[in-house]
Amino acid sequence: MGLQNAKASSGKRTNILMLGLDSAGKSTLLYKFRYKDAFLTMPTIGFNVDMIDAGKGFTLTFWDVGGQKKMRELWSNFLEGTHALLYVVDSSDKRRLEESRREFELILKSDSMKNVPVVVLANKQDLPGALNAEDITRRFKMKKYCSDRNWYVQPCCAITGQGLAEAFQRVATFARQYSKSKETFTTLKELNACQGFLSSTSGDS
Ligand SMILES: Nc1nc2c(ncn2[C@@H]2O[C@H](COP(=O)(O)OP(=O)(O)OP(=O)(O)O)[C@@H](O)[C@H]2O)c(=O)[nH]1
Ligand SMILES: [Mg+2]
Repeated sequence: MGLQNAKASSGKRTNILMLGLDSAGKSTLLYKFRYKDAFLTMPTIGFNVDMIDAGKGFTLTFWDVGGQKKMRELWSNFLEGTHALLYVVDSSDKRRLEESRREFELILKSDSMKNVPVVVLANKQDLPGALNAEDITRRFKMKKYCSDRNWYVQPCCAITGQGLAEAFQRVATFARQYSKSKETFTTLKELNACQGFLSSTSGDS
């Protein structure tokens, strides 16, 4: 990215990647937030992409990728260029919690996801026996795996919409901060390269 571009975009357009096991509620919560309506969803084969205007020229692009086992093999293709990860968990599905945690750990370990901020959504809080945000924080070892990045665990219910506005607000803020810090880094790198070039060419004549 050139200096001009870095300045012009300055966190205005960010990519939010939504991942989580199949049936966690990714598509339901995206539609609920977007259209204020609970839609009947089908399992996502491939991905949905939706742009949300966050005002003042800020745009969030949501990548909602299917979570079925065969879809997870494709997740690695979506990681690059992500400014924040929205990881959705079915808090009532204790049987698959460990499977979800393992997938989460794999994503975070990827080079492309280094320092990328994370919001974990402890979804389906309306269901009996759902684990709360503290339980999910502990079970997902958030403090261990997210020590090098911004992170937050938000309880929510995609059907009623409870907790969604907070989650989207938080993920937007994280993404913007991350995007800006990355641009500053790129600019500094370019300035360094420039200085290196100038000092290598100076004194030649
Ligand atoms: N009770 C309850 N059901 C929910 C909630 N969120 C989603 N669901 C239901 O869970 C099922 C799966 O939701 P989806 O949004 O399709 O799940 P997904 O994560 O997009 O699944 P894939 O596309 O297969 O990755 C649907 O029947 C939803 O109605 C919730 O907060 N509470
Ligand atoms: Mg889906």
